[in-house]
Amino acid sequence: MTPTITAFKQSPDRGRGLARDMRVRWALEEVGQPYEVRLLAFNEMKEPAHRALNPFGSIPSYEEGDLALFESGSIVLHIAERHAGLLPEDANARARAITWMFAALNTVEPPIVERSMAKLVERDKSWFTERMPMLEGRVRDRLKALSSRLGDAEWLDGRFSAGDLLMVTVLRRFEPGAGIVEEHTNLAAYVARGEARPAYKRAFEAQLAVFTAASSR
Ligand code: GTB
Repeated sequence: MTPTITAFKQSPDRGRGLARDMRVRWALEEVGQPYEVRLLAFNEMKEPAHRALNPFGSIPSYEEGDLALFESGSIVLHIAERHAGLLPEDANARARAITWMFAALNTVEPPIVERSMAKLVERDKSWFTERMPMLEGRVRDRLKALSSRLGDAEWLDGRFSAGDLLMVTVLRRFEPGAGIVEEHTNLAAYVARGEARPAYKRAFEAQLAVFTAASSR
């Protein structure tokens, strides 16, 4: 059965692949699962029909037969569990890959998002310049630890896994020119390796095509 995911009709990232449908598209491309996309305007995301799928009124959601899921991490885990290619067969290696999925979403993404949100909505506040070094320090602490663990390895734990897929999407959340990931040459190369995967490129092109079509109307 072909799953259907939801995505922004007109993504605020202007097709840079930062919205969270990107990680779901990438996972589906990695495992070779075709999918359909239902595009939503902001007001449609808040309507009861969409909230029935995603109680928080956000994207992405995932429908497959009578199964409906929300939360990009849970959707990627579901795809990885149902198809070969994104999680190792060995039980311990699989548990470690899932641990990296949680690390990406629970340990590395929150300080990155908090910093981005502060830059987006707190710039005019009196405390902004005082708060920024603390927020950037938290991000740098996480990236330093991640860089140190990755070392010279290609991926976080053996072969490419759903843990790497999520971690790469998280590290891509910075605005152009932020330069924070680039402070660690191994992390910059790690992100570039993820972006070079054919499945990543197909997912990226698909979400960009949505933005380009919406902008030309
Ligand atoms: N924890 C949830 C998940 O992982 O699925 C978070 C879902 C979420 O925040 N979705 C966002 C959303 O729907 C889109 S991805 N927001 C609208 C709303 O809630 O009303 C977040 C996002 C949005 C825009 C950019 N950007 O412009 O760069 C980047 C990321």
